[in-house]
Amino acid sequence: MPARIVIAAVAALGLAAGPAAAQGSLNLYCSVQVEWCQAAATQFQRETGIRVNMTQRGSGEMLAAIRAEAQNPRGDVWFGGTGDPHMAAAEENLTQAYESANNAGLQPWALTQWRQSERRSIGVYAGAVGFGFNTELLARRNIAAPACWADLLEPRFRGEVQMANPNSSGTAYVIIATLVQLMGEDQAFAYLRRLHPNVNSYTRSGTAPIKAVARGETAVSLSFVHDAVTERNAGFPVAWATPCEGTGFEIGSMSIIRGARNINQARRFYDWALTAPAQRLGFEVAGQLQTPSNREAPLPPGAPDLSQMRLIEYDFARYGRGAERRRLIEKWDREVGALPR
Ligand code: S7P
Repeated sequence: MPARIVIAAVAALGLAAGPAAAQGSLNLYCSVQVEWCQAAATQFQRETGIRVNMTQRGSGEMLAAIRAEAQNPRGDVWFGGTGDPHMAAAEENLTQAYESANNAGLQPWALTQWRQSERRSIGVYAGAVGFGFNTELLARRNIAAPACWADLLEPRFRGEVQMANPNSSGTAYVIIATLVQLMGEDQAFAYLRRLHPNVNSYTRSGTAPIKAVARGETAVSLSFVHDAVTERNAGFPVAWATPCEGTGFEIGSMSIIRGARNINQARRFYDWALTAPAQRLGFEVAGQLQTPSNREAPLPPGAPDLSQMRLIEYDFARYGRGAERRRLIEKWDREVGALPR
């Protein structure tokens, strides 16, 4: 179920109702963690007087919703979520081109996403795929932590691993596309079939597995590693690693929805979300630890440092293509998801 939130009345923020009403409203579709979505909506409303109606969903589910609403768009701007569904939305003409004056301050990878999507999607943050694990649970069970993709196939992890389902989760799709790029398609699907007995659940949301690790419901998750640090900072016995063979990463993205009813407000939000202060909010208010795309926004303290990781040359154009995405997900359904337990 999506979280749907109308940010508190403008009057409650100390702004006069008149000017706020004159600024109009914005339907914000948001695919980062709900705390960050709320903080972004509240701060943007406070600074501009534009009333924000925010709906939060994971990236895979948001793409499905935007597709379903294509003839009658309800959202104006889609903020956050893995880059591949944003690329697919661009290709399907569900989003529209825009060039912000703030592009000049962004990291090259953010602009690569923009160019490859024909200016319809831009990078707002990046984050790497890896393992999250519950250190207490592993110690209690006398299981060594995973360091490599190969380790997860070991019998010691039988029923101990959780990952999301790529039909609903952009995170899971990035993991599958990473394995395909790292190992080749045949080997990657052989790997996923061998991993299946060790997976106790394929969750709907990409962040559910790391939350399950934090609560001690599963020992290991396949997750974005910044989400593991967020759980550790919240006091849970969580640690993380990126696979020794190398790993993939997301370019968390933003797009303006085609047919947006509040196009000026959508552009204003888009420009704002690319600024350094807006990008610092994720960490400052919501403890989120992605790498910001604005060059002036510092890497949050304790955040995983992508420059220290063995990252693959992730082909965002190819794996963001709608047909490729569909093909790999259908293959996963047939060859992995359908396997008996
Ligand atoms: O905000 C944390 C994060 O991991 O969640 C985003 C994404 O919406 C997850 O969506 P799915 O449920 O579709 O996997 C990531 O972009 C982001 O880093």
